[in-house]
Amino acid sequence: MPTKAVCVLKGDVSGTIYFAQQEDKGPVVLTGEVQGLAKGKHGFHIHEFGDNTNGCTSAGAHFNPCKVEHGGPDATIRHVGDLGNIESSGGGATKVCIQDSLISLNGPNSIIGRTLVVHADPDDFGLGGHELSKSTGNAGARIACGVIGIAQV
Ligand SMILES: [Cu+2]
Ligand SMILES: [Zn+2]
Repeated sequence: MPTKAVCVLKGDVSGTIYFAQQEDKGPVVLTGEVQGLAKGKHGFHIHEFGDNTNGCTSAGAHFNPCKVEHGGPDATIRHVGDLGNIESSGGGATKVCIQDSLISLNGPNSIIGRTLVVHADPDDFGLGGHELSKSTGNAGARIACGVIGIAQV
């Protein structure tokens, strides 16, 4: 059972995100940095497929094994892949530190082999009233992505 995973983000911005989980259960802790983000909030999701053959587009929709509506990370109803936003203060590196209890590194909610995506715009957590709010949070373009793999350590 993997307890550590890693994702190298590439695109208009770049970064490295590490994932750690105790043994085979409990929350997953994400740590790392993203370089080059514009000031503000940027949607941050796990998308279904680890397929980047056509760039971030081929990663598909949000990882959603329970077939429910999109939501914020703390919402009762959300996609498993809905990790919310990361916020940049503009210029330099944006530190990422997220703890999430729905994603896992094994089992039905495993994110290994799927794609982490950073978006151009804020995720509205399904509440923005846009036609895309309930499916994507209307977070706009996919500005960087990377496949999540089992880490060495
Ligand atoms: Cu996304
Ligand atoms: Zn979603």
